[in-house]
Formats: sequence, C-alpha cells, structure tokens
Amino acid sequence: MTFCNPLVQRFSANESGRDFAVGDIHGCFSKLETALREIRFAPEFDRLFSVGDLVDRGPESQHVLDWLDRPWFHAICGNHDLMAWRRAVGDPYPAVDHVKHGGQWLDQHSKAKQERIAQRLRELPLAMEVGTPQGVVGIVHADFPYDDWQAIHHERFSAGDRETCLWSADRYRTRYMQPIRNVRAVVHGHVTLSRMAQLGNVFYIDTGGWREGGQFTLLDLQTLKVAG
Ligand SMILES: [Mn+2]
Repeated sequence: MTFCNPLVQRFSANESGRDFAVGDIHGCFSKLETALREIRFAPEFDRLFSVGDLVDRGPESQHVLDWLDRPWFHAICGNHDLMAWRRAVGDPYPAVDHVKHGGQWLDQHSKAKQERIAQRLRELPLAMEVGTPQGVVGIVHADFPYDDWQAIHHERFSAGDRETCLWSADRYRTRYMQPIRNVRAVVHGHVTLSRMAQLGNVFYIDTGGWREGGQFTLLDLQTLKVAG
C-alpha cells in the first residue's frame, strides 16, 4: 500500500506575517480566494496551510496544480487527494469508489494532465508541523491515533496509523477530550461542521466552505482564533 511521502513537513515560525489553516477546499478555490480577501491575506508575508482534501466535489479541482505552485500555500494529503492520485495512476483505493465520492472531474482531463495531478498529490505529506511563538502546531487531515504527537516520528507509526490520519472520525465521534501531548495544538478537517469545534487542544476547522451555505474557517495558528 502506498501512502503519503514524506510523512511530516516542518515549517519554522513566520517572522514577518500571519499563518492560517483552512479546512477542506474540495475544488472551491474561487470561494477560498474570496475568504482570503476578506481577511486581507497578504501573500508576500502570510502563509496558508491546507488540512487536505484539495480536490473532488467542487467545480475547480483542476486548479489544484496552480495552487500547489503558490509559494505561500502548503497542503497535506487528505483521503480525497489519495483517492484521486491512486485512480489517476491506475491503482484505485480499494475500499471507496472515488467516482461516486466527487471524483468524476478527473476523467474530464487528458491522461497527461491526470499524471501531472497524480504526481503532485502523491508528494503531499501526511502531516505538517508549523512553528509558532507558543510552540508547534500539528496539522493532519482526519484524526490522530495517539495522545502523544511525537508518535508520528516513531518507527512504530504504522500503515494503520496513517489510514487513521486520513480517514477516521473517531476522536470527534466519541468527543474524546484528552489533549495531545508534546504539541501546542493539532488541526483537522474531514469532519464537516457548522462551526469550528475544539476537543482538548484539537481543532476541527472544516466548516463546509466547499458546499452550498457553508463557509471557510481560517484559523490563525499564532492566536488559535478564527480570523475575520
Ligand atoms: Mn476528508
């Protein structure tokens, strides 16, 4: 089974601007641009970190390559990004039908473009660590299977653990309140909520900006407050 590579990408603290995390984008890049304008996002200073699920469902999934080229935009892999690149390389994720879950857009593009998209999506890391003056913030798409963030750096962090990071909603479903140790906060998307939720030091920021009536939540990683 092939997973995200590398596992964790690290960023040192932003000395000159603000850092934001955004929930699942699902091909709604124009709507995201509007949300960024509203907080006066300054691409020359600020950075935007995506919790994954860049593609599928929305109308502009094919713009993912342009976005991944922007020097201020950084993303991890979500379960939809995994499904998209796996199907594009002819090795579909077995447990879930990508086409039925918003993946039809992929078939409208040439084999060559599909391959370029697959190449970029498969390079996305499983997690990011972003430095802030108050400590490191971890970003993982769906869930984190341990009470200690450092587990992600251990050899025993298994293929099953990586599956949990991409697909699980257990911590949210069970309202597990235990904070994750050795990290300031952890940010997830994947679970779509009407407003941001917090369990211990774990933040759920997918407020459905990609769907009718939803909006993007931009979480300021330095203050851990919602921007705007
Ligand atoms: Mn997801």
